Amino acid sequence: MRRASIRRTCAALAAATSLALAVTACGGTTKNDVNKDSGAAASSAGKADPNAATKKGLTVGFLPKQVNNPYFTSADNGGKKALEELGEKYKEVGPSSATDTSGQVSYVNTLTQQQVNGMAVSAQDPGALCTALKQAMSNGIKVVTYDSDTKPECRNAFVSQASAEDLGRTEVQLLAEQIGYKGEIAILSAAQTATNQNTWIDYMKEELKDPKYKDVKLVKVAYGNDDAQASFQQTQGLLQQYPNLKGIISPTTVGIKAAAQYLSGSKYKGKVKLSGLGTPNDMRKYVKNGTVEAFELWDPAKLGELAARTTVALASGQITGKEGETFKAGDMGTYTIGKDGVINLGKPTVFDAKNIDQFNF
Ligand code: RAM
Repeated sequence: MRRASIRRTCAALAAATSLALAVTACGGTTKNDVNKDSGAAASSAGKADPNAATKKGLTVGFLPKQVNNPYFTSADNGGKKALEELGEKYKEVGPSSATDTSGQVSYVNTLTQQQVNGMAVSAQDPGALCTALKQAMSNGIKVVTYDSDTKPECRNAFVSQASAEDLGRTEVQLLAEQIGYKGEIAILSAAQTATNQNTWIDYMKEELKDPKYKDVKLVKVAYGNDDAQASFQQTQGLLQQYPNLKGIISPTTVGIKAAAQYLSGSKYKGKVKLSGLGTPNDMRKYVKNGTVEAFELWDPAKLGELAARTTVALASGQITGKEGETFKAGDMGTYTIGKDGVINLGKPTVFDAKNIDQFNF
């Protein structure tokens, strides 16, 4: 069966049956395509034609971990702007909680049923979305993860904010310097299942094995679920449980902001150091009032833009997701696909009192 007729059959099924049934049935009718497409980066269908024309009028759905998180608002707006420039259509769907994994699965299925041409997904969990994403790919939809990955076989490419190893290691380096390489530290993370945070935390632990950190002790990893209130309470809990705590790394924009808010109103302000990943706009006042010395991040709008441009390049056949393929991402320049279909945005920026006023995101 040709893809166009598969799409028509799926549309008819979707109209006639419940979503779950239609999506399952569509997956079933395209079994060969599953084999051909679902190897993601490693064995995407067909050969890339770097000179293929960019298709117009494509619909790309953005599905962040969480819609009401300003970080994702910036990222997805970056995607929207790029899609509009390219003559494509943008939509955004997603859960309001960063731990609503089944909600994310339903949104993938909704986008599949709506027959979008591509989707950009920030995964709350590495495995939970796989069945739904493979169904999407088997229906000819290009799947890009951005910000937080799934297993590589469940998407065509992953647009990463920076090298995960660099991010994990530099967060430890930033905090260790601030505490004079001595004392107890804790991590305040996002959701317990989040692929991006868990990967960074693994590299933080690797970095801590270096003898220069022999007097630094990681006492706990706490989870604030990218929820402001839960992150605030977890910070309070860490300080109660570990009265000698010298520093906290929070690799989440929601977590670091809530931790800064707690510290700034407490006797620990300026004494317990805080670093990690935050937006300059969220953190400016805590840098100015002496709660925070330095933290880092990439430009979320650029991450969204690169995710959009990658999805369009895939849908236009310019790339398939294989290692070594290159493509032009508009004014952002040329990007090369790395191992396991990973594309790195670039190097993050470290913000401190000297440069923070130069950034507005
Ligand atoms: C939060 C989310 C996101 C992460 C940033 C740093 O907004 O957890 O996935 O990349 O923080």
